[in-house]
Amino acid sequence: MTTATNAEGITDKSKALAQRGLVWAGRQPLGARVLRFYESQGLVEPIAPEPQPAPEGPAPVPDDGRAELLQEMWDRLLPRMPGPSYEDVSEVMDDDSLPPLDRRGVDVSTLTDDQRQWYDHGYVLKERFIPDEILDAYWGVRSKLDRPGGWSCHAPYMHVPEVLDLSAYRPLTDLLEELIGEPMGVMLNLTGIVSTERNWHQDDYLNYSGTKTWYTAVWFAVDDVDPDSGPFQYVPGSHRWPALRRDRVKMFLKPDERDTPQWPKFTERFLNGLIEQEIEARNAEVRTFLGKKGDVFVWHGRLMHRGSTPNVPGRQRMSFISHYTGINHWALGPNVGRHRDGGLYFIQDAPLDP
Ligand SMILES: O=C(O)CCC(=O)C(=O)O
Ligand SMILES: [Fe+2]
Repeated sequence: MTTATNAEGITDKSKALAQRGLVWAGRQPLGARVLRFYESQGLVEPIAPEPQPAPEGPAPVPDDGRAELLQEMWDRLLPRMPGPSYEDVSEVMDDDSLPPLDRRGVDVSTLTDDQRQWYDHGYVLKERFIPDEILDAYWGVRSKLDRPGGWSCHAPYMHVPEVLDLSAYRPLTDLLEELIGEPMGVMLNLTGIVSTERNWHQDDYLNYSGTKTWYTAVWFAVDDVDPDSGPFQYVPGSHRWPALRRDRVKMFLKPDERDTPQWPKFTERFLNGLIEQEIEARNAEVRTFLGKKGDVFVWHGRLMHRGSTPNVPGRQRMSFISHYTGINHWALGPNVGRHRDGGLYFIQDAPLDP
């Protein structure tokens, strides 16, 4: 791909592009105007106009150097642009792409109690759901690991049977299927025993764009959770807020931050403030999950949540977290294994501790 790199070339091309794309953009604020232009050029996924179906993915950018040029123009403008608004980095997802309970027109009279709770609030809390022997077997292995952050591997379930027994516990995976509407496979474990201190976010935007909230995560209380350890917090009902989108959020990161493994952490710089404003503007409630041993908290891929800051730094938090994707919504296809009790897991080639 060739790109004019001298300042004059860029100016000429910028003008031509501006004539083609910016003219219609009207009197919107600069950030929104430029972003609409990038949508029209296919560099970020367009917000699905309701009620039409969302496009499958971004419109292809012709391979004539335009994508690179546009990106370069954006990167030059970025330091002078105001930060994004919530609308700039989110979209109202189209109904057809969503799990059944997230669509309009659900007949709530047909729902089970758990489905109704999920539909209304975006989470399900089950007390004393996991048998002690499964938790104790997990802790027997995990406690031998002298690392507060746990295994650095994101898929220890591929290597440690006790992690898979817990993640794929059949009554739990059955519940997830009941909530989402297709079999769910585990694809990520967080085995730290301290808070992640990851500030407000939804999980969906951290994943492949075709996930479209065919996604759940589960917080297991391996033992009673100490209130000073930085417990999990969430905003009931926020699963109905517009969905943060990865490609849009990433546009507002500095170029050298976008393709690093820590990119989600960098997005906190603006997302946290935007989400706090949204919580305030909607007069939404923030709740804390203080689990007792065996409790599980299942949350929606669009539920706003965070690992709160511990009152006592480094205080042990007895958590285990697993994330699940619908078997038809995984970027690499339905390459799944089956636990002996029937729970599914995505087969991944991730060494236990590199
Ligand atoms: O530390 C926590 O409890 C939050 C973890 C989290 O955000 C996640 O697993 O998606
Ligand atoms: Fe999360």
